[in-house]
Amino acid sequence: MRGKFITFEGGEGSGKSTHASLLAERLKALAIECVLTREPGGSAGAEIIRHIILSGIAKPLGAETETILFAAARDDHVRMTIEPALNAGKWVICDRFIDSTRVYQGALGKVDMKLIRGLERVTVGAAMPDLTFVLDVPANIGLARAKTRRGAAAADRFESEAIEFHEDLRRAFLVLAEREPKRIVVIDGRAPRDVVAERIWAAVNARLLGGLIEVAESVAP
Ligand code: T5A
Repeated sequence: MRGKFITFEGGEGSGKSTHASLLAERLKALAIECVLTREPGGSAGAEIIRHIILSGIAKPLGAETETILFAAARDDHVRMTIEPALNAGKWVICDRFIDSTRVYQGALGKVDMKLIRGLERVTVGAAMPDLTFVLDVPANIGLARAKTRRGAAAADRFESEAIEFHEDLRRAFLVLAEREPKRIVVIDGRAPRDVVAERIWAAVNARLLGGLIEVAESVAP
């Protein structure tokens, strides 16, 4: 049976990496094999492109070129990491995916949505997420968390944008969630970590696991 595909989306420092990783641990504890990955990146070729984009050297080439670079990275990631894992019955948990392109390059970068959708069709194919979490935090909280986490390292290409950019990002993610309520669940990322983790777990259980948890727990030692 094909595995399930879960993505985490939201602004900088909203807790995506933290909760993607906590969810993977929880699934593994139920003996569900899962692959934890991220975008841009997640495969050898895509990690090279990640460096090009996040270092900021492609910024002068414009938002369209950056969109194409994200798509090239996604194409490699889907073919080399995501599809093989899903086809092997593993679950895939990915830190950012198509909604980041729709929001950062589409809503904020003003890249034509026709180009974005066209690139999605080519790169994503059947690998559409079964469930997407948007972790929603005010921009100032997310940026402060991201800054604390990175320590002395420099802010990357998008983190260094103005606060208004990050507030617009937050709104754009919420608009996407309103449009696709069957796929996207908004979680208030301001809550304490354990509370956020429980809400995510409840949604995974309700939407993707059905009775599986009870079976797995009843067979656990
Ligand atoms: N991008 C990406 C595009 O523009 N288009 C695209 O198509 C794609 C795929 C990726 C950049 O690329 C852009 C978007 C991004 O700018 P990245 O380095 O992967 O860059 O950075 P982010 O994805 O933004 O990840 P961050 O690491 O900044 O944020 P996270 O993962 O949301 O946050 P996380 O989990 O690292 O948490 C940050 C800190 O907060 C704490 C954590 O412990 C950590 O210290 N924390 C909490 N603290 C209090 N309460 C909670 N509930 C907390 N949850 C986490």
